[in-house]
Amino acid sequence: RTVNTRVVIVGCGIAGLAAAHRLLKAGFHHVRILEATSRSGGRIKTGKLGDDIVEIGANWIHGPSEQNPVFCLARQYGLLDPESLTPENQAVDIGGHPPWVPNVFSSSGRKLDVEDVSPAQQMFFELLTESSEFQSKGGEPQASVGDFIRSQMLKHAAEKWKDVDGQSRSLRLCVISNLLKVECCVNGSHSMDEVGLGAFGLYKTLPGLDCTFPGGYEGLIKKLMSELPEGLVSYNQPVRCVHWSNTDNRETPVTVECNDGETITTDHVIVTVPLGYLKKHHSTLFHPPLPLHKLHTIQRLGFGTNNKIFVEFDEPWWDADCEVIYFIWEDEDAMVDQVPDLQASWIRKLFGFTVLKPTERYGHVLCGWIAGHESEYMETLSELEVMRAITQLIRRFTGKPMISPRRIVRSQWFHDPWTCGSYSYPGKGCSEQDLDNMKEPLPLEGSHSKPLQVLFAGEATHPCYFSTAHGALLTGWREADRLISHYSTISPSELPKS
Ligand code: 6YU
Repeated sequence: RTVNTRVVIVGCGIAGLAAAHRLLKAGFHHVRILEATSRSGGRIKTGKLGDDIVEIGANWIHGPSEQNPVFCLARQYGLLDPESLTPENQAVDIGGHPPWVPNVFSSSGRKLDVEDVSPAQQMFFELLTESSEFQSKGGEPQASVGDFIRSQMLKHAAEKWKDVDGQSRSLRLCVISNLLKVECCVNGSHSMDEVGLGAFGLYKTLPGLDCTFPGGYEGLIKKLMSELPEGLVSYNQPVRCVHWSNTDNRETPVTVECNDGETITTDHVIVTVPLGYLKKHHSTLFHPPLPLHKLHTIQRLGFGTNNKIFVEFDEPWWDADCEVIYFIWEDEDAMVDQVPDLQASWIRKLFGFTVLKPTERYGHVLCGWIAGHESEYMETLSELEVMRAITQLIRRFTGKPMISPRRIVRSQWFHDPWTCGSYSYPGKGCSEQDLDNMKEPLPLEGSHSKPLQVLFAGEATHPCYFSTAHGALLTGWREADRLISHYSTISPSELPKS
């Protein structure tokens, strides 16, 4: 079956690619992707550190199991290690927090014992679980996850840790500061005080022990691209404005205006630009403007920055079995996840490192994680300045003044003009309704003679897998299916003429 309907997709990330795939398979012939940059993949981006590959964007398949379409595609394309494919690996249920082997260092240059930190870790994870239960229970006692955790921790410390000596109790609260910074990276938020408590439980995890792509996440994009007809994607073609609801041209209700002046008339547009871009440019990107409820949702949803700093060493200074390294500042017992002075102390926001494994593949490479405004400030520094700060930090925490990284490479997602941050999270005051609003097309079916002119896909439009690659992929399929089912229910005489 051939469908002569014209569809323009804005953005060639995994959501845009997924939508194009689905539409072409269903017989839609006039599909075109407009991409602002010179590459496909968007926030799936594999880079290099020397000879090693490193993930600048998405890192893991979160929950690699049968319900995860990224896992299924990667398996089908033969892109995964045999270990990731085992039923045991798929059955592990980690609830979003992999049980990594830690090494913990403190700002006085001590390596801490697991017993020093585990009571605080255990309490923190219990509170995180509790935080995600208000979504179904309702009646959240505080507005943000940060406020809730802090208030409950204080209560807990006063009741349960009252016999613990002052120094150990203070250290446990410093561990909470570190764990809040970890959560800022997980959520892509500046502070956990900005993540809404009521909506925190909207995010759902899938079973499976998170795995990586041995040849790089971008391998998945390459495979998807190889199945699309040549010329489908126009690169370096940023869209300036989507003119919808055209009343002067009844046949083609939408005109897409590009930065270079090209205008394309079409029946439908699927917009997959990141929420960060939408927040900044919604007023110029749509004409007429978006309805108010949609606009308010875009403002309420959060979109922050999480960056990675890859650091290579000649020799490891961590244990052979270590998978994650935490840095605990001993003067942070106020349970803080924001620094007072960006310029002087941005580096405090870096919670530590994950270790790239296996060593035979990557050598001695660590991935540092830093979220928030501190991360945005880091992006403005030179690579050398970042390397210096990292070197000083590691020397101080390990007490080894001779440690010197060989080289570094970092991501700069906030200053990427087509992303403006990393990924979305539910902000304070958000509810399920906001995620429904995000994916609502304009105009709605049944409300207009030319419905579904503008459709919305992309990670921020998934009701429970937002902030992930599998969430993004599913939204691309969802919007393609919306059009496919629309045209399967209307009579041929109503079809737009090509
Ligand atoms: C995952 C992971 N991962 C780390 C980091 C980042 C992300 N994610 P795209 O942006 O890809 O495409 C849009 C395109 O539009 C793009 O090409 C633009 O150039 C283009 N564009 C923009 N404006 C335009 C215009 N005007 N005209 C034309 N084109 C335009 N996901 O599964 N595993 O490990 C990570 C991670 C540093 C930055 C991630 C991860 C997120 C994914 O990368 C992301 O969702 C998708 O790639 C987005 O695809 P897309 O197509 O929608 O947009 C409560 C609670 C919450 C708990 N949440 C925690 C979950 C954990 C999430 N963790 C992620 C973590 C990491 C480490």
